[in-house]
Amino acid sequence: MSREIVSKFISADRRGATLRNLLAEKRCLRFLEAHNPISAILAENASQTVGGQKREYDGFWSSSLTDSTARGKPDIEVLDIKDRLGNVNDIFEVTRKPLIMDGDTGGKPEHFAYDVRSLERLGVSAVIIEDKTGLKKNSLFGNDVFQQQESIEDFCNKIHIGKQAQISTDFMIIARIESLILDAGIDDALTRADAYVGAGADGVMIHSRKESPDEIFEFAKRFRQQHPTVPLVCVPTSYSSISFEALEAEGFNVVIYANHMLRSAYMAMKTVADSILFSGRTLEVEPSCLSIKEILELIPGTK
Ligand code: SPV
Ligand code: MG
Repeated sequence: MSREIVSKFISADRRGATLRNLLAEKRCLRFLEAHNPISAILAENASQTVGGQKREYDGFWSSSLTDSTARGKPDIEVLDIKDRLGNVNDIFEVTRKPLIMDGDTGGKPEHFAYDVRSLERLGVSAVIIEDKTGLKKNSLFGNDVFQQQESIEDFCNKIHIGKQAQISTDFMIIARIESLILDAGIDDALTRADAYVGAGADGVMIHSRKESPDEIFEFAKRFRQQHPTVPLVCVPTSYSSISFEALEAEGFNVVIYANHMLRSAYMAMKTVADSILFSGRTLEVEPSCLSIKEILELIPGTK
């Protein structure tokens, strides 16, 4: 008799390994930002059939921007790792899908080693760390604020320390390259990609704040010539007109929709808060809200 316990819940080890399994099965994966359990439940259950094909999200992105914003704090690595892990734990209590952690800069290499093991223990599949140093600001500011890229040597060292620290072979450390964000150019991005993969990175994320995808497409084409199988990740926030299929065709393996659950929820909440004040009643906001019946039925066990 099988000793496997069939449950709607999932063990940390099994969840952690899911990302590598999915990458082996599918050409490209969809990850959606989730900043709390309810946004994660919505992301986990979202499903659309388009042209006879069922589409679902493959997992969650724990975003530093939305985790910070949801707590009323700036996206400058001010949240403690314990706050971020607590949030992931809350999400994991009610979901099964894998999660990729936005690890910001990864902090001090010596601290990163501990964080890698904490993430792994919890069942996080991968951490993405960005090659910036000093006070981290959100990438979408580009050079409008002071941001500095880490030296290649120091960032490779951080990757190496992280890889040495992990316990299983499932956990992934993905190197995020900020060269295009900081106008350092595609050649610099490719040099860094090469070095980071050499240092042990399990994948590369290339970020851009341009509305056109041209620069990330060129990066992907040249990166693929050197590294045909290394997972390549993108975050199409600024080049939002480009479809998932187009990104998949250019060789990307993970597409992260990095902030849309928080942005949409906040916009609706702001409209509702203003409207109740303006109207002096709630009738006008009802179409913007889940019905009472829907909210009571949303979470199993509420009745
Ligand atoms: C985040 O979601 O926190 C990210 C992606 O790091 S970005 O905001 O585009 O820098
Ligand atoms: Mg971030």
